[in-house]
Amino acid sequence: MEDFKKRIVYQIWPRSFKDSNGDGIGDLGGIIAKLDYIKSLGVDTLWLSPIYKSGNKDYGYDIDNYYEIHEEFGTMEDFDTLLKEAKNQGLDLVMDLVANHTSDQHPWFQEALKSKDSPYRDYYIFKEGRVGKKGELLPPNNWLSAFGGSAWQRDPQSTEFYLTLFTPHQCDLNWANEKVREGIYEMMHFWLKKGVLGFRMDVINTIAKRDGLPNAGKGKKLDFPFEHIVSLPKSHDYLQEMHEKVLSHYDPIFTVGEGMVTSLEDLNRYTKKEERKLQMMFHFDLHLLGCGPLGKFDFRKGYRWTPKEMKDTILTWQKGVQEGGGWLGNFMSNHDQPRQVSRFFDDGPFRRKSAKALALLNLSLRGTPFLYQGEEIGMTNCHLEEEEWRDFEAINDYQVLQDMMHLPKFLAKKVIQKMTRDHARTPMQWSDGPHAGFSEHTPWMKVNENYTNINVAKEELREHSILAFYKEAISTRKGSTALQDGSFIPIDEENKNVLSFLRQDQKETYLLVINLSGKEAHGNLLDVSAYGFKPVLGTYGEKPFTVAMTLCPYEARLYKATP
Ligand code: TEU
Ligand code: CA
Repeated sequence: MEDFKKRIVYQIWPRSFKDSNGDGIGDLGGIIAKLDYIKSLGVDTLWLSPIYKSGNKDYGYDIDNYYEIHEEFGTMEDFDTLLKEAKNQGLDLVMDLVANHTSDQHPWFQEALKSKDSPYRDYYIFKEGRVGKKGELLPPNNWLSAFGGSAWQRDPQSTEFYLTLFTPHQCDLNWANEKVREGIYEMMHFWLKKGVLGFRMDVINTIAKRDGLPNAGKGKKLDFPFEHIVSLPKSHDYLQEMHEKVLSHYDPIFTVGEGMVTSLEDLNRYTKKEERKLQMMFHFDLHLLGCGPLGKFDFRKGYRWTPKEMKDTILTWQKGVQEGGGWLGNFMSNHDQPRQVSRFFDDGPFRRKSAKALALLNLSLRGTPFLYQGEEIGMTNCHLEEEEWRDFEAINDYQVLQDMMHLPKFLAKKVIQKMTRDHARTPMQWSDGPHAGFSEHTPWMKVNENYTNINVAKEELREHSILAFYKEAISTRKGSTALQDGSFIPIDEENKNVLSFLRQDQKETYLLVINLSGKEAHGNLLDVSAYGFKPVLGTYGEKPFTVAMTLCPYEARLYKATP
């Protein structure tokens, strides 16, 4: 079995993980201090969201220098210490590779700005503006940025504009330029030679842009250019080249691609072994449940969905990736999504049950599981008032919802408060001490008020804690080849509320049954009654297998066949 299938990844968003020097900002020292804790979970791989030098317009995803550590996080020496100490604990590091764009402070971009003749001009996507009816200078096309507003910024020295698909400070690189690709590959070698295991690749499916940069959609108002940037044939070519020139030189290696609106077909094309590109990729369909076609802030479906829709989404991807020969990275939360209990199940009376069930689901699916800091103690969304918002996306889209979508202020606010990425970015809750034990200083961002009840110290003492459940589920997966690499076989497919499936290889058969609804529900497991299933783990305790299974709200159970 390939190494990457056996792994369980824990994602750290360093700014909010643990502060070690009392400035209110999480840092590398904080991660080093918590390595024992991370190890105790049973995971083997750490993915760090970006720790490079950055202007923090997009909290690290706007990189000023790929070879320097952001001073708020520490020094390269601290990084080397982290790498070494993590290795000593048997933990490998995966870095975030943000190669679709650099920040506008990156030396390449600073050079590019100097003149139209600079050799660095072609490292980015500059284009002549259009002249409007009144002779005014307009952006070259109607592309909308992912965070709202035109995706073009005016070059102060000329009549050209440059492309910024995310914040106005993140300048899209021109991957058609061989020098850019070489620069990125060289930087990847630098980190791999240091000893990191691999990369999580940020918006890697948008690195190629359509020649000529035509208008998006109908070409009238601002529109997001999905059809001109997502998974163009060239993006597949570039990844193949990257594999040949960089990734194939290291073994073991770890690669996971992140991208927007990846289709099933593309995901398989990116991750099939024979394609020689990536090992796995994320998909976001689960996280877009209840959203309208325009994405997370498209509130027109009222963020409502049925358990059946959730089940269908899971089945589509599980079956489709298995049939297509690809591999998934599965996750219930990350730094871009609301907290999983609040988003999918319940963060009130059923919070503990919800957290456990989602963990068991994530750790039973086919694909490599990713966990995000805080989910192992069931952290929830945090109510944030406008002045407490920190994320550019929230702040900008708040305005866009009012100006472009004509939403009244109170509604726009509600939409942002429901879906903001800030939910995932409040400081990690370590204890019920000051600032949740995250820092001795007032943190850079509000701590969720529920920290007195929800924190690591408390979880470590509590019987039947979420934390203990995570550890058991992690160790169960680590000990099972079927859970790691067995086939995915759905059972009781017609059931509207209950998702059931087998994970099976030549040696073992596991059965997961999960009630995706907040009401009592019934599973029909007649088809698999001959396996002699014995309980392994259950969110309401271990209960015997029955053919007609009654499940409590959000209950999940894992069984193993007796030989
Ligand atoms: O996110 C890419 C991406 O597709 C986002 O538009 C995502 O859908 C959005 O954040 C959801 O609200 C990656 C990073 O994960 C994100 O933190 C960065 O802001 C973004 O790239 C730009 O680098
Ligand atoms: Ca600090």
